[in-house]
Amino acid sequence: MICQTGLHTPSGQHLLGIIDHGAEGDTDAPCNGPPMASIAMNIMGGGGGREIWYTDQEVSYGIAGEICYAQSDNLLFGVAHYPANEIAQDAYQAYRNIIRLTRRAGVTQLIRAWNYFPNINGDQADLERYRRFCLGRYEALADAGFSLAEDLPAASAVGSRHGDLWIIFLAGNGAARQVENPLQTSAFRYPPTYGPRSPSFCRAKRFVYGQEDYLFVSGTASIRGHETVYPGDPIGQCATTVDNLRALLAQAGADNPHQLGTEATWKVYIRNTDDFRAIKAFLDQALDPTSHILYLCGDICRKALLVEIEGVIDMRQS
Ligand code: 3EB
Repeated sequence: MICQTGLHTPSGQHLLGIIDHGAEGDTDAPCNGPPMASIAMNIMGGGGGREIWYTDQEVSYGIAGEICYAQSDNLLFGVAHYPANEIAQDAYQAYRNIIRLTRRAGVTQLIRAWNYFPNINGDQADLERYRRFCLGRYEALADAGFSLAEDLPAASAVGSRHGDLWIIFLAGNGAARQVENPLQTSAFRYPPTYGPRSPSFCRAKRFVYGQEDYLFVSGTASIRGHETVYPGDPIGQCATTVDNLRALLAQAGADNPHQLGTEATWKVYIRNTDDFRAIKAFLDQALDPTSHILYLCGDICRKALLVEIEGVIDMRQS
């Protein structure tokens, strides 16, 4: 499996799907080919803002309600497109249908989910929309019998400028292991001060199938224990986040966790455009020079967080 930002299909590879972060708005184009997500974010650096997923396995495409998907022997890659109105209910429906589809397709592990919707820090009926989203997601996973310590996907939840709820997900058959960060409280154990239902994601998921071995790193931010550290200081937050990433890679079993992977793909979400230059200068030093880094402007799900970093790491070269 490959994730890249170029438009040229690598030879011998089959398209799983395309995530266009730089879309102007939602596309209603019928999905009768590869799944495609159009997310309205501002691209700050790293090419056209498109992320393209491939596999060397044969792929077939399908539609199930609001979900377009690509399926191969071991993988199910999907794009779920829902309204973002009553966001707890929308998230509940989306996750319920994602889990139904994976089960119907005979796929056992939910590996990774990317969640994008607008006004993520805004209130809706006295509760922040992100916290409402967490409610709906939690209920859907709980109804499906997910175990919080074993079955959660790695995830990100980031604000878009406008548009619908887009959930991009990767599921698969193989050996999937949930990895938690010893420096951070597991998000699914956050105390209720952060919302009535804790966020249902793991810090990283290691997924081994066939000859492949990947670590999917969730959106990682300047959180120690469960508290935000370095409020108002984008570089302090960046440094703490990089330390968190290294601790997570060590926990996942990387040979050289300090290096943070070879040819890793990273997405960096920055709340304020003004912080981009300083954050990029810091990460150019901290991340390995072989890294592929996409910088996106988006709201992060705690108001005091200014930057969040996620990634995909090939564990055979980490
Ligand atoms: C955090 O560590 C920061 O709700 O899916 C990061 C990654 C965060 C994923 C999610 C939230 C999510 O709590 C926020």
